[in-house]
Amino acid sequence: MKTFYNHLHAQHQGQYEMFRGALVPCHEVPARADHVLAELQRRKLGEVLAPTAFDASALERVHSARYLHFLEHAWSEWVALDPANATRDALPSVWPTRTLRSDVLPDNFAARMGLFSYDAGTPLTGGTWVAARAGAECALSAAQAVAQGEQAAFALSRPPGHHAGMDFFGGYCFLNNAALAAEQLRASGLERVAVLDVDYHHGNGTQAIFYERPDVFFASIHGDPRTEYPFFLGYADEKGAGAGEGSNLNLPLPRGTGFAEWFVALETALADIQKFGAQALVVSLGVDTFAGDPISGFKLQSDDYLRVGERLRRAGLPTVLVFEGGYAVAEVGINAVNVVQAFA
Ligand code: SP5
Ligand code: ZN
Repeated sequence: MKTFYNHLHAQHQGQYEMFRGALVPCHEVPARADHVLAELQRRKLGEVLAPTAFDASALERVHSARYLHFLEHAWSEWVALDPANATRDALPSVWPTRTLRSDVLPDNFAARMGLFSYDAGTPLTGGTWVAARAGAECALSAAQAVAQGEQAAFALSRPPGHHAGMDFFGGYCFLNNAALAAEQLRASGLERVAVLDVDYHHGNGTQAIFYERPDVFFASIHGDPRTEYPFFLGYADEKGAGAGEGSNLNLPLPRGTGFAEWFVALETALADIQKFGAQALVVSLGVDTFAGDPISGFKLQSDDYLRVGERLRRAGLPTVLVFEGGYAVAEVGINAVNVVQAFA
């Protein structure tokens, strides 16, 4: 299988995220993608390619122009506030929650950081835009390869994407790579596309982007949001709205869930994707379902990811695999590449 690798991913290197009132070291680190690349090369699993360039219109299928403009210029605005900011990450600290207005674009930079985000765990850094844009191009390139006849392609990138919405960042995500891949498949003529999100955390950004869409089915298997991030979306009663009624499936599972129960949910999701009549599949491939993950609560073992890859292959659909979470850094390469190898 072809891999589109984001050679600029390390440009995005956050130092800290807010946790229980303190700034703690980031979990989403460059070494994650380095380990996946090293494992791919160790097992000689197909070509590793640089992404091709796409223009802004490909990004604007998913994200608003004003959000993209903000991301592109945020770092220079941050440093302009104070030259000392050049060595610090930018984090939001004020948000337009209920009763406050989000229709006005404030001049103040901190206000705009809050308008375009939803948590304080996602540092914006000097290379964030460059890395996220190249990562989006990996997802778009993988989708294009599949649209042109490859059975599958792997977008190996960070920062991840599935928490990012049309006009907000959060959950370590800035541009929604899986949503961009799905839209690219749609634009290349496929009428019905499914996104299957197997990251430990609910893909709230992807769900929101496609919630009223009848042509893109979203299914997610994740930690129950009553106790797990992102808390405010991902419940079983969210089934889509308007023309998209019935095209959203959430399968929340309790903390502590092991592979047997998890795999039952995978079968359920794939059955619904089949029923929907998907012509292609985008997988948000987070491996933070691993038992050793430091911020998650499922109990999958490394060998289980081979079963996941085999089962995805058996779905028989042209498939784009998009790398998402997975924070057990030493094992993230083995786990992600187990899925890729079993698929390929
Ligand atoms: C893409 C993805 O997997 N995003 C996950 C974002 C989770 N953000 C909140 C995590 C908070 C966990 N903090 C635990 C610190 C323990 N040292
Ligand atoms: Zn995750």
